[in-house]
Amino acid sequence: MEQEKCSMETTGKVITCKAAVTWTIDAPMSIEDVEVDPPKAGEVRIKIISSGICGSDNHVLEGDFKVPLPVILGHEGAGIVESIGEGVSSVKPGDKVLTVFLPQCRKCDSCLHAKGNCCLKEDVRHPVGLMLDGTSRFTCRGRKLHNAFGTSTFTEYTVMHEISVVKLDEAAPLEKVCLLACGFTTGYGSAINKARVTPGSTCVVFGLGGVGSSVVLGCKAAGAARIIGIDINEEKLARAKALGVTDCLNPRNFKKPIQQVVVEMTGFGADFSFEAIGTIDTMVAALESCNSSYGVCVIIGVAPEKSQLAFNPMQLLSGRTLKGCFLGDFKTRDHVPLLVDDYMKNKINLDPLITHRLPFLKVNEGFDLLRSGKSVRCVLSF
Ligand code: PAD
Ligand code: ZN
Ligand code: ZN
Repeated sequence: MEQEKCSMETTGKVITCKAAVTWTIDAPMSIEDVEVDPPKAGEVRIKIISSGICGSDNHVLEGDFKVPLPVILGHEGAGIVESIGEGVSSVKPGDKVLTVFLPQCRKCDSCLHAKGNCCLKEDVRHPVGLMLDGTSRFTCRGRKLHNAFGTSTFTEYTVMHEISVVKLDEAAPLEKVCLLACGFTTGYGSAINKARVTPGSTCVVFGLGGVGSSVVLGCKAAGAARIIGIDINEEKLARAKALGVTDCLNPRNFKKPIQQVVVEMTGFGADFSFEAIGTIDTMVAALESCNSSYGVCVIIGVAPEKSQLAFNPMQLLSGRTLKGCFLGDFKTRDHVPLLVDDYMKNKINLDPLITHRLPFLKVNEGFDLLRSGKSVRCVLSF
């Protein structure tokens, strides 16, 4: 009732609220009053309740992933629909939703293909930071702001396209399931959907942040017998053991390349390898860690712009498979609600991933926690 009343009062009006604005990438985000326009046709205005801080947001702030500035970052969000634009039919005011960076229009070639999850409506690899009509719904100090990946969750209110909004079970706890908007879904799906990890297999996971830890959970759920976790941060290695990692490796403790260590440990290389860091070197190491004949390597990390992956093609001729995916290869609006169902049935535990909680206005502290390696996921509450 409360939500509906609130929605009626603001429907059709500009909302002024707090947002974290990234004016330039070499300074902390600045908390500002921003004006958020009402949603246009096919759009949804959402009151954000919770948002995780993902490594991809950090790549933007560190200059490795270029997006148009000024921008409101954040994409791992959960909130409540405040109002809807003309023609919106899949959600209504008061609905709980997730903000996902991959749309599912259900009409394009990729959406219509059984295996495609990278909807052609928006190319997340080359973000333009504007709504599909080429305009912005955010204004600050008289300047238009860009959105991030069609989401923007570091703001009390955001406007998204209906095709990127995932409707949630009414009972879903937003302060937890926000991780299903990106990190968990990405890692878990990479193991379950993209690699198709098999029971009894050996897996190796490079990077044990929020995404890599979720890969571990996916490998475990798929019945992997051995899960080798690799990270340069000892605390991350210790935490990952509780998630199901059977062997921990810190590359800094070895003189030889870590892929060689993995191959020696496993005999002939892992069945499945995953890269959840985002550097070229670790991508090559992940590829070379999997079995040269039947190993499958899944690249998840976002490498710095313009970087090129180089390896001897013989690495593939022997039979290996190299793959990559966004958001765990899930068709977002169709499949993420099924993950939420699994969460509601206690088949998924997100608690070990959430190491920190902060009020939204402390978002810069949240990034400090990520960069210093202290957090797996820090969830902001609004
Ligand atoms: P994170 O910063 O929480 O985790 C990265 C982890 O890698 C940390 O634990 C680091 O200690 C570790 N690490 C860093 N360098 C090395 C190294 N050289 N060797 C071993 N370990 C190292 O980030 P995250 O888990 O949120 O994201 C991980 C990557 O996944 C990142 O590149 C992000 O952009 C990408 C991502 N991809 C998708 C997708 O759809 N493909 C979605 C979300 C995130
Ligand atoms: Zn993310
Ligand atoms: Zn589509």
